[in-house]
Amino acid sequence: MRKVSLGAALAATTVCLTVVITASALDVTVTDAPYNAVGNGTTNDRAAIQSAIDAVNSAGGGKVIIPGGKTFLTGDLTLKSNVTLFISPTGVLKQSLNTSDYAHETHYGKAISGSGINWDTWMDRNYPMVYAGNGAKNIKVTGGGTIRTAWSGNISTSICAMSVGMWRTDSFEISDLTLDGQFSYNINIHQCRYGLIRNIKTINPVMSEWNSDGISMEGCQYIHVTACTLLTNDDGIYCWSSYQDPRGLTWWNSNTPMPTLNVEVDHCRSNPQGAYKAWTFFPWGDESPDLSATEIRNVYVHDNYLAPTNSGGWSVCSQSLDPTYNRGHVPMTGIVFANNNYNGMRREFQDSPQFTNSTFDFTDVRSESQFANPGFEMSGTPYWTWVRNSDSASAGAKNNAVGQTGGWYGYIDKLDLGDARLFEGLYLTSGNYHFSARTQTSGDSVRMSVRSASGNSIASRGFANTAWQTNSVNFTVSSAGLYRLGIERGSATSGWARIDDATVATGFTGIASRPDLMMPRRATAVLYSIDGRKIGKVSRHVHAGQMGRGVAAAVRNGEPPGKLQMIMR
Ligand SMILES: [Ca+2]
Repeated sequence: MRKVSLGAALAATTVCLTVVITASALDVTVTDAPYNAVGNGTTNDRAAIQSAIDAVNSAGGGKVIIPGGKTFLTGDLTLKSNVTLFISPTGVLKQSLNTSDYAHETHYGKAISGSGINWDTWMDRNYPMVYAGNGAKNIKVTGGGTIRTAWSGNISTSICAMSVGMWRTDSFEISDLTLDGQFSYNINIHQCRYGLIRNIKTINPVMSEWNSDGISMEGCQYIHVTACTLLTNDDGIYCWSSYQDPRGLTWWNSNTPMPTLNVEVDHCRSNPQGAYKAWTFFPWGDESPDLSATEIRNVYVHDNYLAPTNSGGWSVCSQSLDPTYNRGHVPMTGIVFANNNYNGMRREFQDSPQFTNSTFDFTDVRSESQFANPGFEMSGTPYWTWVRNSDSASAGAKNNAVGQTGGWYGYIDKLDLGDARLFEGLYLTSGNYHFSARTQTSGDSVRMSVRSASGNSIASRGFANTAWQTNSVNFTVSSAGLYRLGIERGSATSGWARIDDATVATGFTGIASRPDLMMPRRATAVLYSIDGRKIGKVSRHVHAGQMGRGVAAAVRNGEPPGKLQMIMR
């Protein structure tokens, strides 16, 4: 990875804030006449608060005060230009569980209609609790109080609504708030500019069936996030890009995307409670005909504590899992991570083809060391990367039960139209490896391949079997790093290939010349030829003698003894 000087990166990512809240023309307290909000926690105060917002907006701007010591039950509120929603300390905006208390159409439950979407169908149908959008300017949500989401105890009577959501809002501040009880997203901003998010504390329940994300920024520019404490049940903070996201059906959309530009995040504590991500990039939006409209540029993340509580989580991740399960690859440049505390980071990037001109304060760009989603059973290509030829369906995953394991398998297709690839990036330390998968082709010779992250071929092996069978290729990694294992066109000029049940195992070579090698008890080993053909299996409880017999049998069958490999399983 090319290094850039930190000084240059700092200059490039300095965030310029121009949050300007106009002098208050009108400050109102929502319990005063003529608004008369009740604040008893059971009366719907949405209309009263909204009328106060509307009045302050009409008067040219000012402050709408939610007084302390009271709880105001409400549905979704729409903030307007030049309005500060000031939730006083000990003041609470509490989410209503009654959809009739909402201004916009609101749905109960998780499965809300949406086509072509694999998850989060519920998330963007309902308006956020506090919403601003479509050109609103000069907006603040602040005051030291609480926005409390309500969980009914049952999803069928609960409402997923973000605490604060904005779309195409300029010059805003979200600060000094506690976001309590959220089980969807806390703060989601889409295509917003010139914003400050400061001193936000989230307290989210740990619920196995629900997630809650902290601060989500899609296509945002000139944003400063600082001094936030995010206890979430899913991802903590992320920048992402999107193009024609099928979820954006109500209060936002990405049909005309904006690039992410100049985002600075510092002095935050991002602490996901599950196997999730403290920081994530979602580089989706590669379907955009103009990638400069969806790129992520100049993101400066420094002096944060980024650590999931679960060792299966990521401290920093760049993930491909988009709502249609395609693989995103928008350009990402000028990304700088500096002086963060990752507290025992276990996993970093899944794969990193998209970063240029970027620096990271961890030693290596790591990925998994074993295939994630090896059999494509996560309904498609999560964790896999595809490179397609001119046909937009020339690589991916299918589920049509043609003899593979499980319902799903990966494929490359339309090989007459050029190279297509399907691979997964794995972080491998130096050593000998055995890459194995069930494969099938339409007849032409296709290749299993291992490449470096820069594209150099490490090993490959052609296969042309038209029935599913296990094929494999052995390879040696001389230096730790990211390697891409999968299938590619090879010499095929037409047709297709399929892959399922991919595994990579460590191995050692030259077993026949090392008769002294002892296998651990209860180990299982498989003998392979040097070019990856499976020769035989050595069962559990083996010892050197049994292994020797396996080698002898292989030699009797014509395998040169010096070219055998024993692969530990
Ligand atoms: Ca499968």
